[in-house]
Amino acid sequence: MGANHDHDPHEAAPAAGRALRLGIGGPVGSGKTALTAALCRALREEFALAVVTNDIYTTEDADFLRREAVLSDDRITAVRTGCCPHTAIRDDISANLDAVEALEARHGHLDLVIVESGGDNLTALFSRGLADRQIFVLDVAGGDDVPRKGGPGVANADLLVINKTDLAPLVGSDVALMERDAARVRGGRPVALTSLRERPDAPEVVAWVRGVLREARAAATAVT
Ligand SMILES: Nc1nc2c(ncn2[C@@H]2O[C@H](COP(=O)(O)OP(=O)(O)O)[C@@H](O)[C@H]2O)c(=O)[nH]1
Ligand SMILES: [Mg+2]
Repeated sequence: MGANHDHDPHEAAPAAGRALRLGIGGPVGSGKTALTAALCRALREEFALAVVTNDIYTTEDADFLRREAVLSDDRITAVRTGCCPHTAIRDDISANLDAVEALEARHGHLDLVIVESGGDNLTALFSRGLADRQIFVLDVAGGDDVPRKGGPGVANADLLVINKTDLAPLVGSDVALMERDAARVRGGRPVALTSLRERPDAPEVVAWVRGVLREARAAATAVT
């Protein structure tokens, strides 16, 4: 995926023998929970999955995913951060790591744990000690100048998703401009344009995650 991890103060434990941890971050309302639901629906037959959600005060995202029955209830854990969401995914990741480990202890082998961040501003990025890979989700309604403004999520996430393309004509956002600006700061890392309203199964993001999982599986096989 070509991400440069050299400057992260945390070292991720080797992924072999444990679930791959995928962080999904981005501003409030951009479509993180909708994307998490899409990934669960698409991949749950092929891979052993679980989800950790982060909210400041509530368990709303986890409740939504349970209501939608994207996975069985015991595969979805809510972490209530009680503080700025980015703290729990970047500075003190212990509550999230505990939640991931509890899911692994309960279910035995898991292939993938998705960790959805609480909605945050553009500065949020997962610690590499928590997430092996991360997706940053923007939406066109947040303004088409957001990719140009950059920030660590836009620039460094392994995959940048620009969601709600269906709304672009309604809010006057130039999607091609967003894509170009994103490409300029991302050094070749991929960008996916999605509309979870028009294509709720998010095929391009599912294909990317499937590729990451196959890579992890191949690496684990090579080690053992
Ligand atoms: N029009 C439109 N609405 C979307 C799209 N994706 C998500 N939404 C809606 O945007 C709202 C916020 O989505 P959610 O996944 O909860 O955002 P989160 O806060 O990032 O987790 C919900 O009402 C979704 O149904 C999309 O592609 N197009
Ligand atoms: Mg959410």
